[in-house]
Amino acid sequence: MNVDNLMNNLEKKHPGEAEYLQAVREVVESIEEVYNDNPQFETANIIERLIEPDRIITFKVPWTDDEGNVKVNLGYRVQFNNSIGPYKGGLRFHPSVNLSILKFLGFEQIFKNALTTLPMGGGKGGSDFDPKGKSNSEIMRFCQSFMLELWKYIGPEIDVPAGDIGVGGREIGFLYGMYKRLKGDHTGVLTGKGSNWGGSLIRPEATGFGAIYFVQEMLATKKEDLKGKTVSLSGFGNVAWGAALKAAELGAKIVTISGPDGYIYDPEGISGKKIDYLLELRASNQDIVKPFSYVFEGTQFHEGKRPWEVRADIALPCATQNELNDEDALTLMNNKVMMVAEVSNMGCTPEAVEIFNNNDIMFAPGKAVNAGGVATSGLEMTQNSMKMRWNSGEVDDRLHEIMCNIHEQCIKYGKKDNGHVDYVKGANIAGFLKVANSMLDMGII
Ligand code: 2IT
Repeated sequence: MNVDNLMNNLEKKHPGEAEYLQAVREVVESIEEVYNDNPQFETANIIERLIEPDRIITFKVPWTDDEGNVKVNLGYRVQFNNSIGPYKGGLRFHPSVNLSILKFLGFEQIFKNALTTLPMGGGKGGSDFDPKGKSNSEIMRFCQSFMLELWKYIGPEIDVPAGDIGVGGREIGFLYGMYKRLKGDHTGVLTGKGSNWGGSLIRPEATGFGAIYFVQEMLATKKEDLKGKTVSLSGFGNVAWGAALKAAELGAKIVTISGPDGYIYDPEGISGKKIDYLLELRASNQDIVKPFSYVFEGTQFHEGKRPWEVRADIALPCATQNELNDEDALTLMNNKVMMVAEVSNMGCTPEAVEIFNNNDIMFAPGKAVNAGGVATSGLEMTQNSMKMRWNSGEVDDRLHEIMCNIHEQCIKYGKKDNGHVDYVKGANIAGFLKVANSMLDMGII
């Protein structure tokens, strides 16, 4: 394999798909050496078979708003790779959604899911529908129309969607209701379900909790822990909430949260009632964090700014892809940040990651750090097929064990001669080997 040739060809086939090309480049650069040292991969042309999705389903989603206007959005499901299990990955509802973004997310999901140790392939889907400012009934009608098309292509042994940005428990409920009505059965076809009807305990917290368990493992390699550390967070959704909850519990001080409108700085630290309030903010469907500063005295709202200008020991991007760039990385470096762990998928630009690497700032990629979300979805699938329910302690223990295991895999494949760990390389190689070897076992299909 030659990375530049491969990327040039891919760019010709998919011009302008920036996020997808970025995600593929990162992986192929990481695995180049392992790939070329093992000629069986090249013989079976594993790489070209891996970087194209198995299939992409696109459809239109007509729905009616509360004033009676008929609207049309685009719907997608990218079924990327099912070598180690059914396609698995979230649905994102956000106006920025396009094929490039869903292909990048689906591609990342293959390696992330392989790292969890559970039998799940990679997929992703969503729509350019904007939930911001929509009523409950509008969201319900949209979800019903979306599922009216998607249900033909999914199933508990085929493809198991879940939530992502803009898709939480409420949307999963509306989607599941429609699936159940169309299919006439009650199976674990979606994860992130309500805990009364098949959802796993700890799933809402899992992405954030898992990320903090991973950060604990990273700190432990330096004989450090979270106690007394300052943490800057972006985002204020489900993921940021879970991470803040666990980090605060372990003695860290969370000094920021953010939204598209700016960030909140809280010198006292965001804990207790303030963390609970994140759920209320999110439920308001407004996608802004400014109200936080009206509710809690002593907090400051910085309009239009990103939280990376605040000094902190640990920075956790928890919002969306490429939310932390080279300029932010330099600011963090000048402020002596110790560690950056991506909780959002591909939260940092490649230029930012290069700055962290060149300056010995510990950095770990989303596909390792945030894998606790999909891992707990996998645990939900297990409980559904066993017709059983584990208590929250059991789920949390399994999640913790999985995150420690992912960290070990990163060390195994990412440890450099000087003792530093390249978590990007470690995660990509570990995930790749599992999937590539499974593909070899099954022949050319
Ligand atoms: O990016 C992700 O891993 C998710 N949005 C969760 C996917 C899942 O299937 O739980």
